[in-house]
Amino acid sequence: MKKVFFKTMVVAALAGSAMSSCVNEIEDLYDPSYAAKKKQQYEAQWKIQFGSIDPEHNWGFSDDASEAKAMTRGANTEANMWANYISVPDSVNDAEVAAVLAVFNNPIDKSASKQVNWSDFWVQHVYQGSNSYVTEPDMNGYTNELQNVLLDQLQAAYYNENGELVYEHVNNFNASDGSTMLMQRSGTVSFAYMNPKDAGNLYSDYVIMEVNGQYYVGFDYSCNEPNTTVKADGIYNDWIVKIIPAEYINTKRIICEDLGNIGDFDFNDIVFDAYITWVWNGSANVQEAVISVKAAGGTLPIYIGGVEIHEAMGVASNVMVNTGAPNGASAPAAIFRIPVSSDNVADIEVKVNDAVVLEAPQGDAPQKICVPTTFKWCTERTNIKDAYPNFVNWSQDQSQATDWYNNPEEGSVM
Ligand SMILES: [Ca+2]
Ligand SMILES: [Ca+2]
Ligand SMILES: [Ca+2]
Repeated sequence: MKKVFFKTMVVAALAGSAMSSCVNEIEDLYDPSYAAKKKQQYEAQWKIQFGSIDPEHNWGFSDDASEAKAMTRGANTEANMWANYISVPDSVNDAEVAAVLAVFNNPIDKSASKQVNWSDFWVQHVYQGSNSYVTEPDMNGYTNELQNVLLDQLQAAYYNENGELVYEHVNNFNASDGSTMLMQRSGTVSFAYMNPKDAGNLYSDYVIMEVNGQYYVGFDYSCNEPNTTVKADGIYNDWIVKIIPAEYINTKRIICEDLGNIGDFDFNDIVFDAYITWVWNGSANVQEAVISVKAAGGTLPIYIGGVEIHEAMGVASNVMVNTGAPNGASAPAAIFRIPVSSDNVADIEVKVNDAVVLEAPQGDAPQKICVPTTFKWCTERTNIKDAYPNFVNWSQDQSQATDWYNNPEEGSVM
């Protein structure tokens, strides 16, 4: 399994009340009928709050397969095909460059750098800074000016199956306006460029900053060659690229209740998007799901394909993310891939506490519901029937209020 968590992530611990409920959950796990009991309690609560259930209800899941697209690892250079299966980002405009430079033209402390965790993402060129640098004095006290230093050959890194950091070249991507590349099955664990003044060695001195809700990687040029030594100056504007999380067309959003605090029905305990695709693994085409975790409004560990979703977002497994909880965190979505054996997103296993697999049984109380990716999830502890007044009509009869998710109550959704 590919490693998807961060190495250095520090997030505030939780309040005591959440910890104690956590202890109860763990004790319950030793009861072999734990999952069945939890689901019974859940179903009883559902009927109290939402009434009867349409016996044919499929909770938004259908047999429609996702759009399939076979590909390999790394840069996807078939730009003429992108629009068929993925939303292509707008170009970077002048106002955006100005806003980015207002941040990157100042010294940045590396500890302010953000981390993102994406297997599938876009890279866009934003800015190339000064291309001449004055070297450190040599043994005779002479300096000289390095000219035409063009940072190039951007590298992005992921952890392979053995946990090793692997850099790969972002092919067909340059430090020139309009340059855009799609990276797939890759990673944002680290970035680097090849130093043209140091025999093509990789240099990885960068920060990631968030500007107006978007993420940018800026490099600080240096050179370690004895005769052309240039010291980094703490200004990360020597090359700036934008990184954008991939959003595939025909992606489905799945919203879940984790059966921890039964009865709040906020359906934000995990919110994730899923897209199923084919990939070439070197000897055969196999299926993978691209998972994009948007929110984790629960304090129990939840696993998709063996990946703990809070950790994938860079927080501890008992910290709520992106649901507006008072002790919660906010974080960029985490994007990772898992192997799957079905082309139906309903079959993607979501497992709580290593004990309970969330289900959407036909005609019975669902722990997960499938919605369009435009769906805005509920704020923490806001019942879905309060955020979406037509939800109950739909849950009682799926032919009614089929657009229930279109009109949330103001202030009740993220
Ligand atoms: Ca610099
Ligand atoms: Ca909940
Ligand atoms: Ca919640």
